[in-house]
Amino acid sequence: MVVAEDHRYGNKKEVIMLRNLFKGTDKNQGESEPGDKQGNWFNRLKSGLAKTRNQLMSQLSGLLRMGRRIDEDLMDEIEEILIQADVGVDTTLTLMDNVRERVKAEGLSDSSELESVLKSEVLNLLGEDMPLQVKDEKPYTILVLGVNGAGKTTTIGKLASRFITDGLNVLVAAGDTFRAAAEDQLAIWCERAGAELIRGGENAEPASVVFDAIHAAKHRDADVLIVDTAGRLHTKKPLMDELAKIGRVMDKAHVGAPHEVLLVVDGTVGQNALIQAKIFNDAVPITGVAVTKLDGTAKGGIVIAVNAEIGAPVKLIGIGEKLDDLRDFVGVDFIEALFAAEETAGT
Ligand SMILES: Nc1nc2c(ncn2[C@@H]2O[C@H](COP(=O)(O)OP(=O)(O)OP(=O)(O)O)[C@@H](O)[C@H]2O)c(=O)[nH]1
Ligand SMILES: [Mg+2]
Repeated sequence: MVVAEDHRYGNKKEVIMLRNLFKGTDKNQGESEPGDKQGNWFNRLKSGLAKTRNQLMSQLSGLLRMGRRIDEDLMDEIEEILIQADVGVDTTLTLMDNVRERVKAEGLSDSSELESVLKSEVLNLLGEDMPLQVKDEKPYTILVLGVNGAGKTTTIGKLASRFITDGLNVLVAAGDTFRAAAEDQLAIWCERAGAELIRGGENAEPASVVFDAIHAAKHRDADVLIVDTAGRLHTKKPLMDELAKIGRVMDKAHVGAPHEVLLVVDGTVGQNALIQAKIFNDAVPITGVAVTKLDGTAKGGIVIAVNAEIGAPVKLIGIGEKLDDLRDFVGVDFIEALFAAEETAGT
């Protein structure tokens, strides 16, 4: 779904971008790490999102919960806060247009009534939850893409572990042949998870490693094949060409593959993640996004923009480096964690 064409907003978009450009700094950069590491997943999600929430809510709650009159000034202020939390200009403008329509249709006048409208419109943008599920196809193939350091290998390790816990037979292909250490890192994760690794060695051609891995997966009757890829290449060949080739080779070795093209983006890079996503999407159409490192970033607003701007849902989120720090994305939980009331000290 394309959310907003630039021309729809014309000058307004430019004004907002300029205003934000000159506002500049991330106020929460120096904050301490969130505390609750032991709680259940929702509490961990909530603490993971603490920096983003503080960025958003410390300002939003002032506006929404103080009973201000709903007028254009208020709407503009909300817009600016959302943009600063990396929700992005286009997505924010679309979101606020929808909020304005609701305000009008429901005859709302007090800002305290806006929070629930805002939440439900954010949920609308996120779309339906689309967890990453292994479908009937065998082997079910998952191609994992992303720039270097985004968290691909870590995410693959966590995913493999989850599938194996679910009783599936998992094979992993070391399609990142950029450096020997990449294979070794993947091998450690595979050993931890109990998955077999198909490797071609340093400087092997990634597409041929993947081709062999599909045949190995068929031969071993594997349920799932997860393909790791490089975020950069040792050859002069552009990365996107190589990834497109891997996609084609997969389809050749097993018609319909890859069944899932999972783009891993680093949540700490904010809006840049969307620019990356669009480039990858041109090489191999993305079917789902994993946003990592949502712990420790104030830029978690990016999650709201992903589906709206790329047309592929966020399927997974990572909030830490441990095995169970990757979970299915659940829109309602994300919004509740994001809009949760500020914790008092000690909770
Ligand atoms: N805090 C935190 N760190 C993470 C998360 N996911 C990954 N990381 C860390 O991010 C760093 C990079 O992760 P990798 O999995 O190696 O990234 P990659 O995309 O495979 O990188 P290349 O192989 O260089 O392309 C590692 O130190 C991971 O531990 C997360 O959800 N939270
Ligand atoms: Mg890697």
